[in-house]
Amino acid sequence: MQGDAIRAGFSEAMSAMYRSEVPQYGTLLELVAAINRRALRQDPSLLAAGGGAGLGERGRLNAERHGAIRVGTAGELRLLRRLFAVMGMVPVGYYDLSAVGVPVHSTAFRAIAPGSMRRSPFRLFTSLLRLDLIEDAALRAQASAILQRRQIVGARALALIETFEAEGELDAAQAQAFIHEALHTFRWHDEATVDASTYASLRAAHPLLADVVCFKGPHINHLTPRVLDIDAAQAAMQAHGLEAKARIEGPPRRRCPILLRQTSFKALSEPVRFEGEPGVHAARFGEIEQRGAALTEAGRALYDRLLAQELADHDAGAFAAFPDDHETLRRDGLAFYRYVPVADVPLGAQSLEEAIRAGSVRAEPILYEDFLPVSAAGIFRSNLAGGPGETRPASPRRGVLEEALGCDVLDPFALYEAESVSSAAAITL
Ligand code: OOG
Ligand code: NI
Repeated sequence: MQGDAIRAGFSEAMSAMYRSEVPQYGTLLELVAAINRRALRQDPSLLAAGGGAGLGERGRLNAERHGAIRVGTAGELRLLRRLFAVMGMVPVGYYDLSAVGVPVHSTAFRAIAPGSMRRSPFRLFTSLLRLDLIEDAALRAQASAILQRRQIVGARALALIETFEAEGELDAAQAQAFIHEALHTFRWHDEATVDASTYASLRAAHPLLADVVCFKGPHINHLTPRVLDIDAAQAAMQAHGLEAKARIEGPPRRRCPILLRQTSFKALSEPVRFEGEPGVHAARFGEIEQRGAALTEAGRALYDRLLAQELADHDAGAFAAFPDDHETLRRDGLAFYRYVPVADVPLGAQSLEEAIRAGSVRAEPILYEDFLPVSAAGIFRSNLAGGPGETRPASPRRGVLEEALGCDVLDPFALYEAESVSSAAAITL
């Protein structure tokens, strides 16, 4: 079975599991489906053009989601890289959360082959704990000793990963078994692996430290459906009694959506047991997102500058300086586009631009498939009740994450650029 099909099956199974474990997620899915139906009724072109997605994207909308997990050691991350490879997912992007006082660095596992995001757009935001950012040396040693004792991937899942590595694929029965077994890794465990006082001391150092260290595995902490109108979704969340974050992360509402806008509801306090003793732990929450066009490095630099300005000056108008029509975004090299032939190119057309002007080639924005570190920090923070909100000097350690993975993380800009360039090259003038 192909990676795309395994990924689609896994994403469905993960969604069903999370829905049964966290009923609020089911509410969120219903709300998002209703808003998407309404948005498409009002503006059927939303997914065809200008909505940040190209043709044929409508089919993926209802299946679209990302999840997030956090692991404790390099060995765990390496194992997960092998597990996700079975589903055709590789690490893309490096996200440094150290600057906002969250002791992790992250990447996102996703598909990169042409057309494969369309077949299954499932992604996983994956964070690795950075014990080097925990000041107390005794606590660091204790945390790492606890982590050494657990095995997050079961023996049968591991055997199937090895089969995949040896054979290059799994047959249908093996793929089904793999989906079933792999799912166990991301389950919720209401039995902690430590006593209440160990949990309390880890939590006092950082809530995230307790979440990563004290349980049997990297429970999925949220699954995020994609919505076409996040402002409507935010209001609907509040109307349904879901405690939505006050602020939508990312750029403001625009005519031409760019990058990613996200909002979430707070993590639930759930009953757990610490060596038999009852307690609570908050980790799982809900999130929704709206996606728009992928920006070039120049576009992203402008976005980052305006975002900093907005945050520093509380100036909601800062983003007015970001062009909001596709013609300008493309001409100024701020966003990525793919080129689609729609009619015969007129005889004598000398360039792609001429063909576009003649209406025989259409430029479609390429959808942003990745994440934003500032938004991720906002999401982390709003879910770490009592977690420090301070900022620190950034201390990215990309090499450390890559060493743990056993491979480089891919550069998202290069992936969008390649898609744009190859679509242009396929047009015969
Ligand atoms: C991940 C938070 C970041 C996003 O969508 O940016 C994230 C986490 O809480 O583990 O999911
Ligand atoms: Ni998320």
